[in-house]
Amino acid sequence: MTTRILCVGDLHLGKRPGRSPAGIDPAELGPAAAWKRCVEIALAQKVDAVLMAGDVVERIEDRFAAFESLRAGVQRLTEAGIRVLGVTGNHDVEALPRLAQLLPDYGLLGRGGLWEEVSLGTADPVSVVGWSFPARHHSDSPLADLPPRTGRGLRLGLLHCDVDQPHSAYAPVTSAELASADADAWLLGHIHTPGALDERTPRGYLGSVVGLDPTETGRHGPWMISVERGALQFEHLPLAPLRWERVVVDVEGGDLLGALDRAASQVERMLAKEGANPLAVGVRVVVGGSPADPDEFERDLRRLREEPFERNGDGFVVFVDKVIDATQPELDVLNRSRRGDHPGLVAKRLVALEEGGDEARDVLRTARKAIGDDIARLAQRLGRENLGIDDETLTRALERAGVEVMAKLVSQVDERPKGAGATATVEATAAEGDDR
Ligand SMILES: [Mn+2]
Repeated sequence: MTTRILCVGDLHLGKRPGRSPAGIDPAELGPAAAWKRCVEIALAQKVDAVLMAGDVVERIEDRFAAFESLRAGVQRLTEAGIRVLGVTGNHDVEALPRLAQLLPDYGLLGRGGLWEEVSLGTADPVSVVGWSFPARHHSDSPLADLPPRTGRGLRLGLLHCDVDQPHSAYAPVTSAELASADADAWLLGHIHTPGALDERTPRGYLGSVVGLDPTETGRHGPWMISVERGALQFEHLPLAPLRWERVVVDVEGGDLLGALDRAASQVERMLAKEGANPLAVGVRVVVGGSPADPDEFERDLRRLREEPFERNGDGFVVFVDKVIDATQPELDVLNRSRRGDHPGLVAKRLVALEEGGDEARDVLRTARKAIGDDIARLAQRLGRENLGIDDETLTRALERAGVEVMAKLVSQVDERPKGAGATATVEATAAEGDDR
């Protein structure tokens, strides 16, 4: 008989999706809905245990919202004879122990930063060893005190930690430590991008169960572990009720609506192939190339802010979260941004600024540092404490400057005689969705 264990990564109950399509209650798309799907698959597949790798709850204040969904899930699982075991992460270091106190069937492992091991009592013997954050920050590797195994059978490690970030305040461990630690698999929480756990490398991040913001793209959901005659198998289930994708399309001399429609089709084809069944898919669309009518394209981009683009797919809604305008007909920012030459590096930052993620924040931070003294002087001359330049204003200024710099660099690159000139030739339709 196969032993099945459902492994749940960062859930962050209490956090709400930033954006959702019209007609769908955001509560249907967030962590609580994702947890419900986990419980249902655990019951349907008659798993032996559900393991949770920490950060079940977003913040201490969210334990009220988290309580009922956790309680209901744990009760249904327990009634079906399914064990629920978990460790705390840095986010729920206070909330989870308090919830566990109210939910005696929630098996909190490794309280106070002391490793704890329990046997699942399955036909194929499996034990789970876990460690919980004793405080919000922990700068040492918990693996240093991992006790050696005592029982027979497989040993699964459950840990919330920061891999290969030596200066991290969130339980730093190295991948070498994990590889040599005394366990047959490591199921990790903390980083929301899922790892690539498999038979050969049975250790890594489970990832967030549902993408918590538009940058958490791709497949998200719990992992199903099967144990048969001492051998482990991993399957990442695409159960997230809300999915995020980033798609690159070329406007192909047409209009914005056509480009978005093609982006939606691309997403639908991909999800069908994967067998994912989200309720909604939020897409960031990077549009490159040259539109038929650039003025109309501009107007359409503005209109999109009031009239969002949505399209019904097979059981789910595709909605455009954001369009990243990489159409600079003369400069071809999008294609350039894929290259390592000087205009390419500027183009890359321009695309990042449009997108507004971590990279954009880096660019803004660098810019503020670079102009900080000048601004302070100017403010002083005007007799003001500061000039209150917000991110939006700075972004627009950087974009204008970036386009100008790029135009200059492009003219230099393109004017260079032969050889070098070849790098400036652009493959017109290289854009179709392969930029990851
Ligand atoms: Mn965490």
